[in-house]
Amino acid sequence: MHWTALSKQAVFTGVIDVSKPDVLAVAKLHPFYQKALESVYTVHDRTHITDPAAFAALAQRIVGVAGTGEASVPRSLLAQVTNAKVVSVFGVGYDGVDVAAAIEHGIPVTHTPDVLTDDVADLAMGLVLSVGRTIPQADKFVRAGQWPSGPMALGRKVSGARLGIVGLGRIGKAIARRASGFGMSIAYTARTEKPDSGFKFFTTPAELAANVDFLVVITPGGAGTKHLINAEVLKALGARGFLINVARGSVVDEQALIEALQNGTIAGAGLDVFANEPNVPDVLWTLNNVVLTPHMASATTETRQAMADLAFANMQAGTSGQALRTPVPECAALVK
Ligand code: NAP
Ligand code: 8YV
Repeated sequence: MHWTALSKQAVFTGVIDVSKPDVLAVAKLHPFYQKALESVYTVHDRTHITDPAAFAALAQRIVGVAGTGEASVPRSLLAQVTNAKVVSVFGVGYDGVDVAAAIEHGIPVTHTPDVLTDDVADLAMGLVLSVGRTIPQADKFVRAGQWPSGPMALGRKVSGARLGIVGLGRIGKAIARRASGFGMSIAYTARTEKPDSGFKFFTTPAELAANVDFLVVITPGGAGTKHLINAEVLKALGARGFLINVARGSVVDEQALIEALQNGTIAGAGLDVFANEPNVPDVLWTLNNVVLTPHMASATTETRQAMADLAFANMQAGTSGQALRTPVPECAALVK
């Protein structure tokens, strides 16, 4: 809380500190990022949603927009923040940001690549092991006192199995490195072939799915990948195949996936991301062949701190006219 002198009167300004530049948080920020921002800026937490009238009066003072990988930064908002110098996303994915509109308004967008790659790849492998070896189900089995009355059903061997990666980018390659340690054979699909990877390339997710035991999805979200994993791909993955999604919920046709899990079209799934987060369809809660995590692939103390440091550095650079640390590729030309 702050007090400030305005004319001769002392005026209580609540959490607003008039001496600091204003930034808008478009989503609930991680405390590491929020705290760093508050050391320099007055952070307006989702005012554009909670109080549009107050925001209209404030919009022209906003110098930066802070978001998360899932946050929405639409064209209409970008048009309001006429003095914003940067949109700094805490996350590598930025499919919620209308980047074309940001470029039109001359507002560069930044994100946090690389610093989270290891954690996301670790969780992807954790889900591969969890679904294949039924680790969460085994934990429930022991806790429910079922061990004395019979063995659990057998799991699926992971070492030596065939892994398919949809999206061989930074994280996809890190997943491949880990899977190599498990003696898995690796194949992939992406927009473009990567001959240097040494892995087998398939031009479509369906062709890839037909040739693997575990299919891991790790592309960006957005219009370009919407429902890339559909009923046809799931059918190709087959009754002994597992789907892992650590990308975005939008990449998988969730209804088709639910049907495939219910009908035994595929063996199971490990899901970190969902179509309508944080809401997970009730039916998924009831299925025993699914492992569910709450969009937590980058959620370690170390990585969230590194993401906060990078997102904050981008915000500071953008609002002070310095070179941005990690602009998104589409904005590279804008910041040259
Ligand atoms: P990246 O290096 O840009 O890699 C993205 C890969 O996806 C590239 O190989 C790209 O192909 C491929 N791709 C893009 N569109 C495609 C399409 N239509 N069909 C097939 N492949 C396509 O990004 P990254 O750093 O690895 O991150 C990937 C994504 O992971 C993020 O955008 C985010 O959505 C997700 N993510 C999730 C979490 C989580 O908490 N669950 C955390 C971090 C990231 P080309 O190489 O041919 O361009
Ligand atoms: C984060 C992510 O959970 O980087 C991304 O794209 O989805 C995750 O790392 C998210 O950005 C924080 O809310």
